Amino acid sequence: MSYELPPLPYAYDALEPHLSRRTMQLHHDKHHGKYVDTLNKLIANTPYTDMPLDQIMRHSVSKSGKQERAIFNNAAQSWNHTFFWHSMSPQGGGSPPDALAKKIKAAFGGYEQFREKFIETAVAQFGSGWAWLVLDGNELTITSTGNAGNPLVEDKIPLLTCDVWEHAYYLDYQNRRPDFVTAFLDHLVDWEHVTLRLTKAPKLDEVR
Ligand code: MN3
Repeated sequence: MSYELPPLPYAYDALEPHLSRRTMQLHHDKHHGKYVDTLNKLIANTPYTDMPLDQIMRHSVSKSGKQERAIFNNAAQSWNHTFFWHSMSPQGGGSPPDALAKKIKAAFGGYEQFREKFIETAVAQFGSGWAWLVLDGNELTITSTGNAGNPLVEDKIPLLTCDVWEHAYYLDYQNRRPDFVTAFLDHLVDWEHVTLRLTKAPKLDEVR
């Protein structure tokens, strides 16, 4: 079995003007596509071929060795990107719906505090990585991971992610990561997807 690059859940230009068609084409077709291709090459004729991505991550993360590391990185980047596409919507952004707003208020004090902390965490992630809203036990928390890191392997359940690798925003925002993350929250985040994830918890290994 080999993995396929899932199509974007919307048109390449659907997130304009916040993310351009050019960014989305390159990011999805070239970057995400390359991770999937590389993963398929790395796992050919290994026991990993029959595992879903989250299991590949869980199995490879604890192993040492260059090959296992590469398998983890490419499996996690494949999972993370698909999840990132679903974390956004052309109708997204702004404050979350009531039920979720209540949970965010309980965890962070309010939406504004959540927004500030998410931006701060995403900007503070040194170099490449991801900012996340996760369910840690019963608690909503904000965290970040470096490079291909994914909170699933720490038994946290991803609810939302923002890709803060430069390739995610450089064409549109150059070095202005704070502007990109702000646009992500204000105009793109798909709260319906987050709500759906929360109602499915704790069976959240799948991307959608
Ligand atoms: Mn990326």
